[in-house]
Amino acid sequence: MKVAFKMKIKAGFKAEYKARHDMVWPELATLLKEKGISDYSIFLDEQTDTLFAVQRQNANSSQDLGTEEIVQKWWAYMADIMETNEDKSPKSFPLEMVFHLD
Ligand code: RM4
Repeated sequence: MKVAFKMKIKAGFKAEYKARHDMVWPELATLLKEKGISDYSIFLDEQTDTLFAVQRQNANSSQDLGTEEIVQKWWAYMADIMETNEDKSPKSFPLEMVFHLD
């Protein structure tokens, strides 16, 4: 199933956000794939600093994996350049699919 959600980056941190994701931790990538997440892309709307994530999932979204230690570490690592909740998880808002063409 394809899902999407949005998050917020702090203004001016596009390059840093991309640089960190270009070097996404292999352990995190492995976990995401093990949990059935694939074809995962994140796009940035620079006008609003909004990140739009799209991914295929079996059961869990990447945002449902907060009990995994590597995800907690990654979220803490990213927290200085993103809008986060108290627990440092990124504020994430599910998006509704309104069109799809196979
Ligand atoms: C994002 C955010 C997501 C994570 C990806 C890899 O910035 O932290 O939760 O799944 O990175």
